[in-house]
Amino acid sequence: MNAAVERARDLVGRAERIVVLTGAGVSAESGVPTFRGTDGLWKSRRPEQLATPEAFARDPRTVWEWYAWRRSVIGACLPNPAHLALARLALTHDHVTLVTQNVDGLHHRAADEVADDLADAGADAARAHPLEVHGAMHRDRCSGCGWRSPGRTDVDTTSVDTLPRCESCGELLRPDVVWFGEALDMEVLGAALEAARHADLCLVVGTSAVVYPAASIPELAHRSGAAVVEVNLEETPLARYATTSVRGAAGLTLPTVLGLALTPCGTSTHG
Ligand code: BJW
Ligand code: ZN
Repeated sequence: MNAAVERARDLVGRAERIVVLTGAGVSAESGVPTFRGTDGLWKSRRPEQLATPEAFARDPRTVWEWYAWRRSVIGACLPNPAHLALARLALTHDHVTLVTQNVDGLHHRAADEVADDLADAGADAARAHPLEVHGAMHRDRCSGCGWRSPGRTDVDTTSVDTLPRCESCGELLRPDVVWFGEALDMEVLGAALEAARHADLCLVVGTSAVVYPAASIPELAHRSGAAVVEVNLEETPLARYATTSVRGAAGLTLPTVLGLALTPCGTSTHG
């Protein structure tokens, strides 16, 4: 086991209150594309062309086409060992708050799967359901009155006229996600910041940590005295203050960092 993995595992083993922040990298090994980087979703399209309310107002068909494609990609993906290890941690440790920027629902599915495995021990899946600070791709919301659908609506992107509309006010439905320039749900963000303020360990997995206010979660935990452990393939702005940075793929390294595997892992590291 390399030194950073060992340090991270020791910090996890000793922590009493843990807040976890995940990003697109935690789902990369499931086959969900990340946003930034060479294979990222923003490589060929600028975010403001697709992930802003202005883009939706200008060209809702193109925005819906992009989300319909991403829904079909995610529909074929399964939780990977990183999601499963985090779910197990949240179900077996007394104080873990799982916060995700991801809209793919894979943490949720992992929680349900692991809770089923631990049913004899009385595990309650809800304890491992994450705070989804950027919303969820499998729900829709009315762009007019804000009504939320319980699940996803079938979307026909043939033309603007075939796009789904709200039954009560007639405005276009949109994915229930947070676009640039939009406020995050204050209750969800507040709960995440509260967990960060009281944590003694903040684990940050697979995020470039450049999108705010989500990126302020580890910053706040650090300022409040928590150790910060990062798991990422590449260096990020967190390197400035992280206690330990594990450089490796989340699915390969997290089970060991969380004390759930015995195999050595991690590539290069710094402490
Ligand atoms: C692996 C791996 C493997 C790969 N293992 N690792 C302060 C300063 C500057 C700007 C701002 C600020 N405050 C607000 C802003 C503006 C803006 C912002 O942050 N801009 C910056 C980019 C400059 N923020 C906002 O607009 C937010 N709203 C807001 O602030 O509202 C204010 C307001 C208040 C009151 C009224 C009105 C407004 C909203 C931000 C919403 C972000 N939305 C998106 C799209 C969601 C929907 C969708 O999915 O379509 O969220 S953008 C996109 O980025 C998505 C992600 O959740 C988010 C973060 O990306 P993430 O997860 O970090 O992914 P990547 O691709 O960047 O990184 C992947 C990482 O994984 C990499 O590091 C890899 O190395 C790593 N990796 N494989 C381990 N196997
Ligand atoms: Zn409506």
